[in-house]
Formats: sequence, C-alpha cells, structure tokens
Amino acid sequence: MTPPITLSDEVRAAREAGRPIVALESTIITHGMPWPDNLEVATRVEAEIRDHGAVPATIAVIEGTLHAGLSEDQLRALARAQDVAKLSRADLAACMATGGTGATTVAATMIAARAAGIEVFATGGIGGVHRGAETSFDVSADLRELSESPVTVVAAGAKAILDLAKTWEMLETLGVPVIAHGQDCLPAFWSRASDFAAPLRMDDPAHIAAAHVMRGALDLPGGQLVANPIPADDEIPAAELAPLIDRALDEAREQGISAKSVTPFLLARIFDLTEGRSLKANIALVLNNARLGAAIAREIATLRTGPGPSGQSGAPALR
Ligand code: PSU
Ligand code: MN
Repeated sequence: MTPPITLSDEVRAAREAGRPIVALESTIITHGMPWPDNLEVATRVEAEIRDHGAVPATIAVIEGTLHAGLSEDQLRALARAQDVAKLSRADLAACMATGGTGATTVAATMIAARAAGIEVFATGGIGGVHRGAETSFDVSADLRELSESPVTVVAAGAKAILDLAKTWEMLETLGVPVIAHGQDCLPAFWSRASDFAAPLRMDDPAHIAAAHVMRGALDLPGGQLVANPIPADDEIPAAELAPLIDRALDEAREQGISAKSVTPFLLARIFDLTEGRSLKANIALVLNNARLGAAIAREIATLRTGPGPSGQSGAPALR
C-alpha cells in the first residue's frame, strides 16, 4: 500500500530525481514559538535549506491530509491558528482518519519522513525524559521513535528543561546512535557545552551520511540523533539559564501542567523569563541545524545515486 502522504510538487520532483530533501517539523511552529516569529522562522529555515542545496519538506496534517512540503498559504494558516493539535506517534493516524488538522512533533515527523522516503530531518531540540519522570513517567515518544524510524535527526541536543542524564541513558538503552557534531561533549540546546561526554563524535557530514546508509544496509531499524551545538555567538550559558528553568518548572508544578502541555508551557515561560533571548537562541540553532541537515542530505544523495550531477542516476531505492 502506498503510504497516505501528499508530497508538494517540489518535494515530489526532488524525490523522483534522488535530490537531497530535509524534513521539518511543525510543532515548533505552532507550539514552540509565538506568532509572528514562528512564520518568519519557518520561512527562513526553508530558505536556508534551499540555499544549502536541498529541498525543505515541512510536515503537517491539514484537514486529514498528511503533507510533506507546505505552500506559503498553508504555512501561514498553521502559524496563525490558535488551537492546532500537537500530534505525536499516538495521535497521527487518528487525526488523519477524522479529518483533523495538527502539527507534528519529532516522533510524528519521523514517521511521515519515512513514509515519504525522506532520510534527514532538522529541528531545534528533541523531546526526552522529563525531570521527575521517576514519579510522572513523562518520557517523550520522540525517544522510542528514534529507535524505530530510519531517519537521521539533527537537533541541538535535548532541551535543558529535561532530565538530560536520563534522556541520554534512555537513548543508549534504545540503541540510538547519539553523535555530537564537532565537539566532545553533548550540547544542551541553548548552551554549547554540558557535563555529558558524547557517545560518538563526527565532524564531517559525509561520515554521518555514511553511518546512516550503513545502518540501512545492516537492516537496523531506527535512526540517528545528531547533536549539533548552537553557534557560539548565540548561546546562553547554562549557569545563567539554570535558575530560570527551575522557576519555570516550579510554576508548571504549582499550576498542575501535565502531559502534552508541559513542553509548550516551559518554552513559553523561559521565553518570558529571558525577555526573548531564548527565542533568539532557538532561531539561531534551528538555522544552524538546517544547514547541517542539508549537508548530510547532500552526502546521502551522493552515496545513493553515485557522484556526478545530482539526479542523473535516478531515484534512490527505498530501503
Ligand atoms: N523543541 C523545541 N520546540 C518544540 C519542541 C521541541 O525547541 O516545540 C517540540 C517538538 O515537536 C518535540 C516535542 O517533538 O516538543 C516534544 O514534546 P513531548 O515532550 O510532549 O513529546
Ligand atoms: Mn510528554
């Protein structure tokens, strides 16, 4: 059965020619950033991917149709909408089946990317194990998805609002390769450095691409997480953020925020508490991840179709 996903003309043409494509999530637009910055960022990220030789494919469900590649109007409508559903692995098919509209998280975007034959996905930060998970059991479905769907995800690490130690342990348990790009420690989203040594380090996008293709050849399910540090000029030092994160977490607890609402609540509070600096950093790291994602997608396309002008040898075989 052909997967029920509608490719934009641009994405379809790239797919058929074996040209590099980078998937993008939409929850970061609807739940991660305020209007109108969210639309501006979504548009800039797409442009950044095109400027770096790949085709962007933003993923969302609109009136029951799962799309890879949105028109300007679709992107604008999504960015402006107030009560868009947040779709993770559990919600995606239900939303499609009932004609709903929703934004995809990392987990749901990976599922859509796989269905569309897209191998690389760039975003801000992945979900993970929340602080207090030992009592709340709040662990993002993003982690399991990384062990199931064969997509290489470029992120700036997991957000510092999470329990990073447990998040990295869980990924190790799930057998997900966590690859720091260009440094020995894992980045912590708004900050470049953290106390966690990276399990793997790769500085060359060609190596990341080769490892991705090798996993496919071994028939290993699941993808890779590339942890790409925020550019130095844009980072907020971890020590400066720590008390603000603690305060946002206290407020979430006091107000009884739970389940899907936790991540959007914390991001919005940290935006306020940093007077918008967290958003500026978030934008810089997403653009940075888009560039690395494009570079990895170009290398994968070369490996799949052979060297020479891209597209000449036709579409890559789907695993
Ligand atoms: N990182 C951001 N902004 C976001 C998210 C991550 O900088 O909005 C979103 C992503 O879509 C991620 C989701 O998949 O939060 C995780 O939510 P949960 O913990 O409920 O799975
Ligand atoms: Mn959760």
